Amino acid sequence: MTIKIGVIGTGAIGADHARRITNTLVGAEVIALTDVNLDSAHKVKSDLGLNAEIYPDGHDLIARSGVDAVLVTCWGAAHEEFVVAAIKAGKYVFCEKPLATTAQGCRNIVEAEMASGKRLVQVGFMRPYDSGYKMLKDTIDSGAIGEPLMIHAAHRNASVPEQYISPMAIHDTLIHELDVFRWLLDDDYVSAQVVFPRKTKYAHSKVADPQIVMLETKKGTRIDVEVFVNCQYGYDIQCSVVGEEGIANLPEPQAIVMRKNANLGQQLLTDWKDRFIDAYDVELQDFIDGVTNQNLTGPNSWSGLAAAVSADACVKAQESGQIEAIELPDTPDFYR
Ligand code: NAI
Ligand code: ISE
Repeated sequence: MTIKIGVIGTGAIGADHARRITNTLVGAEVIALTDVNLDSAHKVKSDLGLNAEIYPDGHDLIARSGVDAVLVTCWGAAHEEFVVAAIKAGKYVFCEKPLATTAQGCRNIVEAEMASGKRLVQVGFMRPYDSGYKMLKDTIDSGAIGEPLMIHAAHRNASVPEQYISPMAIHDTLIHELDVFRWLLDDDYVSAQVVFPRKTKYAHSKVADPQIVMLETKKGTRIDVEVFVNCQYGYDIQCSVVGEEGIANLPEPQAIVMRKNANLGQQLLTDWKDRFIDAYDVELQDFIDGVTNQNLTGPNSWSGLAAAVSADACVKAQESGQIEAIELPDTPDFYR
């Protein structure tokens, strides 16, 4: 059985996911595409040699009877509208992060999904599928470093475009950490604070960069994350978990160590597409398999909501300069 997929949003990650479905993964085929910029949808169709129809709008694509599952890979602000529409049409949907740009948007999705009586949504949180993060979680769970007390982390991008503004450091960038630390620690957040170091000259006027986000969990673990999206030198994700008996660090991506011209060096990656390429493959294959077996097991709408509630508190903390509370309701049985 081949799952027929429609893609809404054929920009950077939409095109990349269409490529992996077509060239790398098994069990699915892209048969429908749309983008507000139709030229981009046509380009993906021709670059990948797809036998796909181009639709003028995401709603037309969702309504098409031959589409079994939908990939929502457009800008975050439009996610909620298309995810809710897909749920109402009874279709499986893989939605890139953030599930919605506000907690209320995520609540609307959760309500629609619970009303449908069936898990239909997987959120594009790919880090739990990354082999390095899986090793880190196994290490923590094994008790090898004792109870985790602190996490020091960094999320660095080489640069961001003009349309990237301060709150996006939270709901576009930090959202990955907000999800992955809950999963790593099996814990929830209770508060957030954001402080702003001296601003880099490479950041444009609408983004405060870097930022340091400090989180506290229910069990009392303290987390600091440096979000630095114009760091210039590369794409760099760091995570160091300090436990009672030792420290566990996220492994660096594999790279050749070279001795040359009186230098000992190793190349760094510059693009998120390459840093997590294997994780994106595994998460999307998991989605395809889940649709095939009618049983999605990846990051669900509740994870999307938990990250969004935490993100809302962080955005509030950016504005207030205060410690802001994070209050998450108990996970409903539907999502356990
Ligand atoms: P992008 O700007 O390259 O592409 C987004 C595309 O969506 C554009 O082609 C735009 O024309 C289209 N679009 C916007 N509104 C639309 C609408 N209403 N209907 C149809 N098409 C629409 O952005 P990018 O980097 O591909 O990001 C897309 C989403 O993927 C964002 O939510 C982003 O946060 C997420 N993302 C996730 C990553 C991850 O590591 N999991 C990495 C990069 C992006
Ligand atoms: C982008 O949307 C992603 O999700 C990348 O993984 C992240 O590093 C980047 O900051 C976001 O803008």
